[in-house]
Amino acid sequence: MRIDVITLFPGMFTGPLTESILQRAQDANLLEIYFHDLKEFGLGEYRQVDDRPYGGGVGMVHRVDTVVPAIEAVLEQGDAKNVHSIYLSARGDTLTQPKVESLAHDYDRLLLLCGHYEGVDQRIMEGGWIDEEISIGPYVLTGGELPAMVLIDAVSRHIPGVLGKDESSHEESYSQATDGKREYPHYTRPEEFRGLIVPNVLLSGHHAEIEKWRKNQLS
Ligand code: 4FV
Repeated sequence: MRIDVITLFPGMFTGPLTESILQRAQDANLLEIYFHDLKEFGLGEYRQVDDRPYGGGVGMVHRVDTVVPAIEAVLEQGDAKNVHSIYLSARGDTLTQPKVESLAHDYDRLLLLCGHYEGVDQRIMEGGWIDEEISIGPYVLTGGELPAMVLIDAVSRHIPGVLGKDESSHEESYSQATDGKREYPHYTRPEEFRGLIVPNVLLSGHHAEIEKWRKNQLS
């Protein structure tokens, strides 16, 4: 999968996307991530990317005539077949596991737009340059970068080959296997820790009983 990120702060992504599973996925070319600095599409000597909101009010808004050229420039790079463009915003539909799984399975390429300030000019959605707005939760952040990292992490887990054999995305919280419920609790050695013991059924080796216990633990 190819993911393009349009942001004013490409540096924010170093770290979360350059360690562990996500770095391994990029090394294995299962995942390609490209960052595009919105400042490069700024207007004038000061590369202006935002302006005061029409109708007044506090804060600034991303200008449509900086974001659209950025989106078009990104779509000119690489194979633009089957790209899905997402604006991470507090106004978006909240991200869910089924949405994560469909983004991973239905598209070869994602374009993520990260906003700051009060957000972006609505004509970017009205003009069809963005396919959908997604929120990671009902709270307001300083920018769309952290939500973009959350989405990239969640989606990448469903790219075939990204999770090793002992890292399964099969039986986990909110997945089909758990009927969208939270998964059962996990235990490992030691069997007893400061008086806290592992549920006996899990030590029984009785797989049917363990299966039944785990089903009852779904919440
Ligand atoms: C957000 C969220 C979010 C709103 C104004 C960035 C901020 C600023 N994005 N899920 N919650 N975005 O709060 O995705 O532009």
